Parts: sequence; structure tokens; C-alpha cells
Amino acid sequence: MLVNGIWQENWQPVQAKDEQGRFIRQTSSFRNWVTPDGQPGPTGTGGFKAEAGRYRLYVAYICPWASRALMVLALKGLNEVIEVVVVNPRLTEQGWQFGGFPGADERDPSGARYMHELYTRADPNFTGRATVPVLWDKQTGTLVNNESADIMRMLNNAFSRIVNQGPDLYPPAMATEIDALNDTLYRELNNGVYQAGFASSQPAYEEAYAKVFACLDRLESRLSDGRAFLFGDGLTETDVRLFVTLVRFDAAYHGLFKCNRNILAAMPALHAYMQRILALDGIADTVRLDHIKAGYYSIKALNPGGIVPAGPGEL
Ligand SMILES: N[C@@H](CCC(=O)N[C@@H](CS)C(=O)NCC(=O)O)C(=O)O
Repeated sequence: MLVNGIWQENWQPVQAKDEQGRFIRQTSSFRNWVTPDGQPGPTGTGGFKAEAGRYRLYVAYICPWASRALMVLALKGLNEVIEVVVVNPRLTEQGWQFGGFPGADERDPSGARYMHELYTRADPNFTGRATVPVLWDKQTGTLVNNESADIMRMLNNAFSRIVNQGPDLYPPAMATEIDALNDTLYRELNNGVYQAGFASSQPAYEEAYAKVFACLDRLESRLSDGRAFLFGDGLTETDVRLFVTLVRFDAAYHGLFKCNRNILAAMPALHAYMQRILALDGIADTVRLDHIKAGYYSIKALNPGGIVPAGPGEL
């Protein structure tokens, strides 16, 4: 399809759609885990022991999936233990690029110009998207994991013998509830906004739009009872997953992705909740509105002229 054809060149996440024009996200392909002793984790092979200075996390501030990994890194006090490299927020015809945007790292420490070079270094036969986030092992020169859901879990506890800081974002006693709400949030909201934005048919868009706002309405009512976070007083990984979508909502999803029933600021409990998380130690540094706007509005299939909106100026 033409729409698909155009934006496969400029913005790659729409690599697949179903027969109704619904966007389908690619599954991640590197699934090894960093563990305290280097034993294999739930998937993949072993050999990736938690060590200070050994790993590097590649992120884009535009990207909610990368940002959720970066948020866990900050919450767990791992900034000195894991190096972070930030790519240019504007996806090029060769994917993510290093350098050329304020607040992005000018160079990749290992000398790559594009993210895809790291993928082929790790696997010369790799086929698929060169997505962020990427957790990279400097010692063996390979890609450990490119699935943010896994990276969040590793950063939550694999390094606790090196730095023991921050809340347990996935307490075993809450695993079932967390997994269930994560799953709903992903389908209806985190990925729902992308399904609205990248729908290639009117019914697919309307279906996604309805899902997004039904989910936001339920969350607004859940948070209206005065609780600080989704499950009460304690922050969990589900809050991190929700926050990354909320913080992009007014700047990108409301306009570009046509999720425009209302702005987030019109939902008082959700807006206050977002501000509460933004105020946590280290979190504001993971949110760059200039990268978010420049990145999303550089998606040519959705915004051919490339004009970046002036507002909102702040969150
Ligand atoms: N499953 C991945 C998804 C990551 C993802 O889709 N990242 C997007 C940016 S928001 C990306 O890098 N896209 C580049 C491309 O598809 O070429 C995760 O959650 O880690």
C-alpha cells in the first residue's frame, strides 16, 4: 500500500498490518538477560553478569519504550553503573542516527553512525528493525536485549548487589496483578495510540481511538480515589509504563496520532498523577519535550511538511 510504502522508508514501525489495516508491532529478537551471577535469565543464554561499567543502554528520548527502560535506570540509581547513549530523535532513512541534535550524544562510543550497525555487529544475518532501546555488552561487543519490558525487569533487580536503591518495581507478591494491568495498558493505551496514529483505514483508527479513551477514562476514575500510584502508595513498573504514554500525550498523540477527544490536562487525576511521577528523583531528566516533538513530527507519512508544533511549551 502507498501509505505503508511511504512510511516504510521514513518511519519503520509500520512494518506490518492486518487485513483491517491495524498496525502490528514487530516482536523483539535479542532476549538475553543480565543476572547477578551471569546465569541465564528467563530467556536466551547466560554469560551476562551484572558488573559496573560493563553495559551501555542506547535510547531515544522520543521513544516511550526506550524511555521506560531509562526511567528504571534512573529510579534504581544506576546512572553511574550503566552508560547511556542517546540517539538523534529524527528517524532517518537509515534508522536511528548518532549526533546532530541538541541533547543527543554526538557520537557512539563504539564508532557506529547508525543503530543498525550495532545490530549487524551482534548478528551479521539480522533481519528486522533496528529499534531502541538496546542493552549492549561492551565486554563481548554484543547486543544483550532489545525488549524494553525485559530491560526494565533486569534493571529492577540484577544490579542490586552493586547499587541497592529505589523501590522494587515488580514485587513478587504483586506479579500477577502487575502483569495483568501491563497487558491491558499495552493493548489499549501504550500501543493503542500507535494503532490510532498509524491506522491505514477509518475503522481501524476509530477502533483504536475508542480503546484509548475508554482506557484513559477507567484510569482517571481509578486514580480519583486519592491513591498516589496505580496500586496504591508504592510505585511499580506499571506506573512507569503508563507514565511514558501520558507524558507524550498532549505533545504528540493528541495532534499527530489524532487521539483528540481531549488533552490529558483535561483529566485532572491523570494529569496530577503524571506530574507526581515527573517530580520523582531523576525522572524529569528522562523526559525531553523537544526530542519528543521533533521526533514524532518528523514522521513524514503523518506530517509531510515536517513542521513541528510550537506548543505545548511545557508538560
Ligand atoms: N519491543 C520493543 C519496541 C521498541 C520500538 O518499537 N522502538 C521504536 C521507537 S519508539 C523504534 O526503535 N523504531 C525504529 C524502527 O522501527 O526502525 C521494545 O519495547 O523495546
